[in-house]
Amino acid sequence: MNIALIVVAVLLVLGAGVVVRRRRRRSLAIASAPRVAMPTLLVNEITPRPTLLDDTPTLHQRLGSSRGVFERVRSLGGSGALSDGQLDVVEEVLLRSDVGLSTTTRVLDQLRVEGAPDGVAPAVRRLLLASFAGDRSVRSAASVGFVPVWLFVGVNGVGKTTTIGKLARRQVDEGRSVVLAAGDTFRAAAADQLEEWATRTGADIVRAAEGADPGSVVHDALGRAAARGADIVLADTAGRRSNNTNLLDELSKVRRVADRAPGQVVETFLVLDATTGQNALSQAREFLAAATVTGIVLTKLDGTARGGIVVAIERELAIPVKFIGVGEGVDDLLAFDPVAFVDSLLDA
Ligand SMILES: Nc1nc2c(ncn2[C@@H]2O[C@H](COP(=O)(O)OP(=O)(O)OP(=O)(O)O)[C@@H](O)[C@H]2O)c(=O)[nH]1
Ligand SMILES: [Mg+2]
Repeated sequence: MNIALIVVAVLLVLGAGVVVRRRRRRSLAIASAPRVAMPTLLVNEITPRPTLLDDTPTLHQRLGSSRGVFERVRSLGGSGALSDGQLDVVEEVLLRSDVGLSTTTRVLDQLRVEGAPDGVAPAVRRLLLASFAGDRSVRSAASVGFVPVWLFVGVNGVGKTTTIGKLARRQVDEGRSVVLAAGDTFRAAAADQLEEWATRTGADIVRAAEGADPGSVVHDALGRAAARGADIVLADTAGRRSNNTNLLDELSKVRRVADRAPGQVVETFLVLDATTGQNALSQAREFLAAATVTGIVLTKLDGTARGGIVVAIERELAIPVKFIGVGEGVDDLLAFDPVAFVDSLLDA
């Protein structure tokens, strides 16, 4: 009996020793394992944590090229009467930024008479601001029982479809249901492009085959919007036609359809490309003669030094600029604010 107990005790002691040695060996093995370098791929894949700073470009940054042109005016010192040299600088800068001859002449005449009591840049700022007087409100409601329509017109490439996408996003974000009408049937890719915006923004879309009658697309979109109780229809149009058809005649037809029950056109936006400078003005005159334009969308202000064209458009066409495009992204559209705009050119 005793012998058996002793044998069991010895075996237990030996067993415990083995376990302890094994544990030690394992912990030693862990401690002494060579450190493996972090694979570079993993390290590079770590996305930076969002910072608390908002890095959305400011209007000053977005209008950097136009602001650059005004640098010479901003750096003119002194106050009171302007020297001939200073007046020359103001004239050159205003013309280079495409403010236009008539506004430039008016600003110079007033500077000669009034001088610049608080400095040259503040005086130019005040005189430019006096060019903006239009009503910039945007109508998004129609009469009771009608579906409001925003119609977008302009020559090809100015940014109609992109602007529709950006505005659709705004409307959807405000909780409104949007139907896009792919009224540019000149090429199939136009409807594809609009469909991408519909998908991206959560808007509904009505489209037809290439070459279909744009009026019937708009008509169908209105039917869909009325049946579904949608809040607004944004109608795209072609910027060009084949040679034997007249773009402006076709636009008038589309407009008539869009303005017939259940539709009511509450805004017709003429989209103009700021990078074309004074050419945008002559384009605009043609459209204004054919369509009842209620507001201008001036795109691509981010990519031009000719930002002064906004002033020329408002003064010479007497149509308010309601939105400006400052980039290709969905959020790169701003309601036009003359004070913020002029400040971004002339603020110190
Ligand atoms: N930088 C910049 N690019 C813009 C802006 N708005 C539009 N674009 C670009 O301009 C190009 C033409 O835009 P679209 O929206 O296709 O122009 P469109 O008037 O519909 O042209 P068509 O369908 O050919 O009549 C695209 O590459 C857009 O991304 C803007 O505000 N800034
Ligand atoms: Mg288009």
